[in-house]
Amino acid sequence: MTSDPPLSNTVDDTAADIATMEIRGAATIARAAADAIAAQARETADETADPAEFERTMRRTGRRLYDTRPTAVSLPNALRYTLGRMDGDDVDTLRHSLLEAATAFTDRLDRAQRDLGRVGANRLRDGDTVMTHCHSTDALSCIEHAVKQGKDISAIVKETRPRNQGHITASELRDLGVDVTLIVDSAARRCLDDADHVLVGADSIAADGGVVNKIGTSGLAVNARERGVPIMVAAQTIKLHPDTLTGHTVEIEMRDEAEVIDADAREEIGEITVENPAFDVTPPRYVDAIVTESGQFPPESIVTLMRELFGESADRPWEEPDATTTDATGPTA
Ligand code: RUB
Repeated sequence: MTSDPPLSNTVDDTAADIATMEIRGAATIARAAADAIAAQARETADETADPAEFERTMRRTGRRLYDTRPTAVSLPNALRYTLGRMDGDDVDTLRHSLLEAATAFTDRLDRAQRDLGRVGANRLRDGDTVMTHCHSTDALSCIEHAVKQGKDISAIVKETRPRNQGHITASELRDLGVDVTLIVDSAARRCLDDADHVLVGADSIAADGGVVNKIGTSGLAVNARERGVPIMVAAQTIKLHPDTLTGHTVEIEMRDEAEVIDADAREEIGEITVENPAFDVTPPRYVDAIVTESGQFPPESIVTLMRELFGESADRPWEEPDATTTDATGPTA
């Protein structure tokens, strides 16, 4: 057994920030993971001349990041992209391959978000009102591009309990000059009569077109369908979950009950169970379009794009080559 050196502070900080949601949102998590891989590659190359040790350390870095939050597939897809391109017979070449991959990956993120924003913007008309849930940079890109096209867009922003990511959305939409009405989550059905679109992001999209996003998305989608309001999901292709091609389900993160209720209130109520699922699954029949950088897709056809991008199954380049295959999935989808 080798005594592995500690990982870089950047990796430890990034992993802690993802777990505590200082870094949050699927695309932002993916970018942070790629940056942490690059930081560790630089540091490890300064510390060892042994290519096997370098590769081991990088796989360990991948596992450290992978273990932070389970639902957003953008995280493992960032690791797949970067660690999957680790190549070389010496440390310098290995380091170079990872730095190149990390840069290419973050460039792709920027491009994908911009391109899908243009596609999503085309679905919005001048004068439209969009209802949002949580905070999604992919969804906001659609509104940003619609505004750039000269369209007057208003937004009804759900606050998104328990973490109130709707406040971030409200603030960013104000920066774009969009009129914002903030509502509590339970006002959504009533306010849907004033909305022309529901626009949300995604943490993962399953092979059957099911959309995994912030808790409350599925209820919103069911209500929107009942009210005849179209539901658009803005999701760059790193949100496609390749494990679902082989029948795996997407693990739904359960978060601390302290996000839902404080200790005093809980004590006062008495013996209760508190549950805090962070995400839910919207069945494809409630989704009108998934907007990606490759165009818009009905949810049922997203599997074709998934196969094109990932083949029939997904690699796990953060695992040791001789490790037995583990199943990263759990309850749901
Ligand atoms: C964030 C969330 C967002 C998606 C998409 O959840 O559900 O809708 O991650 O975001 P959390 P983006 O706040 O728990 O991370 O479009 O920015 O990738």
